[in-house]
Amino acid sequence: MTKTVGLLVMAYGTPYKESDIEPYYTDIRHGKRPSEEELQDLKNRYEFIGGLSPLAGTTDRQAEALRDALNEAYEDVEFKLYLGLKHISPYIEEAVEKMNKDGIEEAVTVVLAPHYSSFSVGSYNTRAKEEADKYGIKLHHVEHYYQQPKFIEYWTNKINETLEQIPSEEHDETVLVVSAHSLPKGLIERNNDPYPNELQDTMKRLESSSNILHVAQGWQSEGNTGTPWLGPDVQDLTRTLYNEHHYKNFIYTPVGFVCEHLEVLYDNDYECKVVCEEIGANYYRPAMPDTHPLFIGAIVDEVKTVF
Ligand code: FEC
Repeated sequence: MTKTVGLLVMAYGTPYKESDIEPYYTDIRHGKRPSEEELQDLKNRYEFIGGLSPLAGTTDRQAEALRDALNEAYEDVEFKLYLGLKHISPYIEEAVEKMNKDGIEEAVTVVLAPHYSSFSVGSYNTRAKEEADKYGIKLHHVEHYYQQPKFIEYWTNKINETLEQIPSEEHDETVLVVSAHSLPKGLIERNNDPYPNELQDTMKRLESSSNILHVAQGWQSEGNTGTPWLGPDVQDLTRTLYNEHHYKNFIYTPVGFVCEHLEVLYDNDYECKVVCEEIGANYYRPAMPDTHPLFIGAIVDEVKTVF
């Protein structure tokens, strides 16, 4: 007999329309409204990438692809999909409430972020658990999947495909910048958080599995909290790498993200590209995982370790 199990897919969330930007930004800032200037700055960034982010549609497609792949992988289980977002409706709590209304007693949770940090994946899972405990729903959490062979294979293929566009005599003048979203340093140190090590491990795995000769680890999309964040920032790193090694080609792989959205389309495709143009280097940013079968397959393989 087939058993119905919830699949709670959690993601950051994005404004659906321009008027959502202010409440969304306020939610990101833990309820503190942004100043007019901060709000305008964010609106300008969305405007720059075409008005709004493609994130909402992509998150839906990724969640559906994952549900379908899991339903293929498990013969005796029917996964029923619930989407829970961090900063906009449907919020994580709303999704769990819906599971309860539908009579779900057990669920697998997956965050659309490959590395574990208590701030990111940990906080999504805590919110889901607090709500699930109210109804007695049992959750099985996926905590990370960056180390899954299929995830590494996805990025390895992308790096090698990008290298094919670069003349082989320039491979020694090409560097791979492996990055994830920065986080406040204090928070990471206080929690002895595995996040920086997981990014470093990703970089090392990609260095040995791909044909790249030079690699560097960077952080991106730092916020304005007035406190130190994990560094080096990818833009500063680009300048340093250029000054020290005179690289001609920079390949950016924002492996901490899983699809195109504001932080990739603006922070990489605009900000890092501008620095590359300044120093006269070539900018490359391979396609993001999106719904690629290797990416979805990596999550399925990790789900199998927890459920
Ligand atoms: O495309 C879109 O519309 C949304 C893209 C988006 C993603 C994303 C992922 C992560 N964030 C993480 C941490 C922080 C911390 C702060 C922070 C602030 C922002 C702001 C925007 C934003 N984030 Fe984000 N993040 C995205 C968008 N993020 C917009 C506010 C303006 C700005 O600072 O640029 C700072 C909060 C504070 O002020 O206290 C911290 C982490 C991730 C990756 C993991 C995940 O997806 O959950 C970590 C996508």
